[in-house]
Amino acid sequence: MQQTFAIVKPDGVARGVIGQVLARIEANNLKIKAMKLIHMTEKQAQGFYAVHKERPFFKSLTAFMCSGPCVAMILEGDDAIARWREMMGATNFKDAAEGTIRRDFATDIERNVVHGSDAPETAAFETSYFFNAFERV
Ligand code: IDP
Ligand code: MG
Repeated sequence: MQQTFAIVKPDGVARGVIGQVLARIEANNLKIKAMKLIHMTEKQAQGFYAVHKERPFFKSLTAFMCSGPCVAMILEGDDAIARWREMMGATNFKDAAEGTIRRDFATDIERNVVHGSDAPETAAFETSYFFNAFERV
C-alpha cells in the first residue's frame, strides 16, 4: 500500500469537474483517505511549488493555484503514486494519453485540472504540507 497527495486545481473546481475526478479515483480503486476544500494563499502556493521557483512559469502558476478553491486529497492503494499520475496524464494535455483526466478536461498546459506527487518523498512533503496528524488516517 502506498499513499499519494492529489489536488483538483482551481480550474477543475471552477468548471465543475470535482465529481468526475472523484468518480475516476473510485473506479480505479484508489481510496480517498482524507479530503478538504482549500483556498491557498500566495505564500502557501509558493511553498508548495518551491521546487519550480526558478522556472519562468512560477509566478503565473502560483497565482493560478491561489485564484480559487482546490480539493486536496490523500489517496491510497497499490502503487498509488504511479497509478494516479497515469490517470492524470502528461503535464501538457496535448501530450496526454486518451482517457486521462488532463486529456479529457484540461484547457491549457498550466490549467491542467489535477496535481499528483511524483515520488514517495514529494508525497510525504506535500501530504504534511496540507494535512496535520489529526486529519490523516
Ligand atoms: P506535473 O504537474 O505534471 O508534475 P510539473 O512539471 O511538476 O508537472 O509542473 C507543475 C505544474 O506547473 C504543472 O502541473 C502545470 O500546472 C504547470 N506547468 C508546468 N510546465 C509549464 C509550462 O511550460 N508553462 C506553464 N505552466 C506549466
Ligand atoms: Mg510535478
